[in-house]
Amino acid sequence: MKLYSDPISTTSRPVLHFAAETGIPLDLVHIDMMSGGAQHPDYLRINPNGIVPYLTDGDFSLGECSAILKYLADRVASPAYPVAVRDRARVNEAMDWFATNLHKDLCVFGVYVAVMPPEGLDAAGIQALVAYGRNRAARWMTVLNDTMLADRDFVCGDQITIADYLGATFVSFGEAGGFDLSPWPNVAAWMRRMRERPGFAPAYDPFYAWLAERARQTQGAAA
Ligand SMILES: N[C@@H](CCC(=O)N[C@@H](CS)C(=O)NCC(=O)O)C(=O)O
Repeated sequence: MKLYSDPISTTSRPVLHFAAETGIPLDLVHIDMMSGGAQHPDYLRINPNGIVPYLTDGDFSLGECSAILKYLADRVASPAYPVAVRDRARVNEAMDWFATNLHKDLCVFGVYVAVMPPEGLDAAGIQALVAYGRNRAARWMTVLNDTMLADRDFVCGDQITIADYLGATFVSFGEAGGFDLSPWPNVAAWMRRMRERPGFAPAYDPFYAWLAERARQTQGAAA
């Protein structure tokens, strides 16, 4: 199987993380987003959406990180994607919740708008959108803290599921964008558990190194 991805991409990291821990052999094809690799005609012929991650498995191809996680988990019969109907429904629910509610408010409004503001917005407009996203994200964090992680180690129970891999990428991205998790101790403890996992560093370290380099360059330019 071939995975087109970039560790700089928030949606690539959960797939890289899960694959690393599950031992799924993936032939990694690096699509360098920062140099426009996702929009290159060669890549657009493979995935017309021009986004990563993207998986090919023989003559089958699949986009969307949530769908890729499910496919990979099924491919190796991973217990991280339970087969019992209600257990699976719970994992699907958590994955949809992370990919829509939390991702939209925390990552899109709360971080992307701040670091890559849409054209035509003045400073007050940017600030208002970011505040809107972060206020709504705080509400989702309370649900994550008080309900989904209230009495368990992982979002769907005491065993890790693919919902945790997906959720951790969005929460860690929010943190990297300055969203403080300290008001939500269960979320912070869950993130510590996720960071301690063996696949976390291989999947996430290139992103943190890229962020550090970006900060260094920004400081250098400002000096
Ligand atoms: N809904 C997609 C979103 C994928 C996506 O937006 N990926 C971004 C990086 S996080 C991308 O590839 N952007 C292409 C580019 O910046 O050229 C998923 O969940 O996989």
